[in-house]
Amino acid sequence: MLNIVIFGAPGSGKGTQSDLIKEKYGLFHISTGDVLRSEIKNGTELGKIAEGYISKGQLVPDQLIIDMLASVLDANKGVKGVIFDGFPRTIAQAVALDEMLKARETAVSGVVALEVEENELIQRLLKRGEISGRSDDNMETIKSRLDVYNNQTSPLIDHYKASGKYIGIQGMGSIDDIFGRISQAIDKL
Ligand code: B4P
Repeated sequence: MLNIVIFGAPGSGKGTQSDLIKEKYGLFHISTGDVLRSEIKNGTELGKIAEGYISKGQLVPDQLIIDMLASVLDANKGVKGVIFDGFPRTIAQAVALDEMLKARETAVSGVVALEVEENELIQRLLKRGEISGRSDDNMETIKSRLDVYNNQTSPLIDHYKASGKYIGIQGMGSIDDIFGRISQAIDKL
């Protein structure tokens, strides 16, 4: 299986690039953010809990996310490979992902990390906020999402560098140029 983790700060282009990777390589795409937003829309128990965290720019507790991801994986057996978009976001989630994949006799193939300057991240998210109406795309929540990323998620960079799976990709510029760089990296896996 080809299992790609697409990694980066909020607004780095994970969702945008995942759509292109999914098309080109025929992979199954799991966006934990999209799953949570759909749970919120459907008014489920998980959605009600998640809404409080997301609107404040905080992470939803690890165990809820890990259980949610395991059930999505179980419901989609037999796929050629998976793009994990927005997961893992903490070391505990990364450890859980390794265990889940090992139990399914597979592993993370590579971590595609989109490297984007903070100013650009803020501009992209504010721009999307004007169009999408997402409750977390406003200045105050964007700032806490970036703090959460710097404190809780960025330690994963060293974690994946240590395992030799980290692939840094320059994430500034046009969507097509960035996708070209990602494709070159995936083709080598
Ligand atoms: P996500 O939905 O994952 O949101 P995100 O990190 O902001 O990334 P997103 O995919 O939306 O942005 P993208 O870079 O594609 O998470 C939302 C919330 O859910 C989290 O804050 C957290 O509360 C919760 N959550 C999710 N997963 C969790 C987990 N594992 N554990 C705990 N909690 C979790 O795109 C941003 C914008 O940039 C778009 O408008 C796009 O069009 C634009 N863009 C993309 N590429 C561009 C480019 N090259 N140039 C210009 N603009 C570009």
